[in-house]
Amino acid sequence: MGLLSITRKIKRKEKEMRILMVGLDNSGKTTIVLKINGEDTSVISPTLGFNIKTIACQKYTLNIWDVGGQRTIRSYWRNYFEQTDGLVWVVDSSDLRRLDDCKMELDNLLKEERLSGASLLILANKQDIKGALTPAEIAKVRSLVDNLNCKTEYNTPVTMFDQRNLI
Ligand SMILES: Nc1nc2c(ncn2[C@@H]2O[C@H](COP(=O)(O)OP(=O)(O)O)[C@@H](O)[C@H]2O)c(=O)[nH]1
Ligand SMILES: [Mg+2]
Repeated sequence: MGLLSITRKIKRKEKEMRILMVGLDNSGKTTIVLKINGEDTSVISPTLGFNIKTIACQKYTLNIWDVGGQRTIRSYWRNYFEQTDGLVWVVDSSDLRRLDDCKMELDNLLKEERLSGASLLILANKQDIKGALTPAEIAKVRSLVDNLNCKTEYNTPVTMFDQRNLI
């Protein structure tokens, strides 16, 4: 499920698509992309710019843009919006302190005209950490999205260290 569900929905005819991974810094975006690509995740540095990975996923070619999420560089996210097919918003479910910040940033992102046609996956990451919010609690982020009349069809809880849940 997850990414693959998005890809199926997005463009049934087109086989190549652009996926934008965003979310607050430290939510696990780079780890997820590396895991999907079968790469080592034991040492990961904060992403200051962006990484692109082209991944073959069944009959699709996914160009995954993993963009740094630190507060100071969030204003650059807009440079990556063009032609985005799928938006993956990664939440650190254990970061209760920044949940409001997380909601606010997602709220802002979904006001973007250029993302209006993109499908959204909210990924409740770090479920393995004790005290992490459950996917149902993370879904409050989604209700905020629904208030904006944006269409969200996927809200898939994923535990990063269980790769079977990823795709
Ligand atoms: N416990 C736990 N740690 C994770 C998980 N996913 C990522 N991490 C850790 O969270 C930290 C930030 O990950 P990173 O991929 O750099 O986050 P990014 O800033 O969103 O790209 C790293 O130390 C990862 O090992 C997860 O599901 N569970
Ligand atoms: Mg990163």
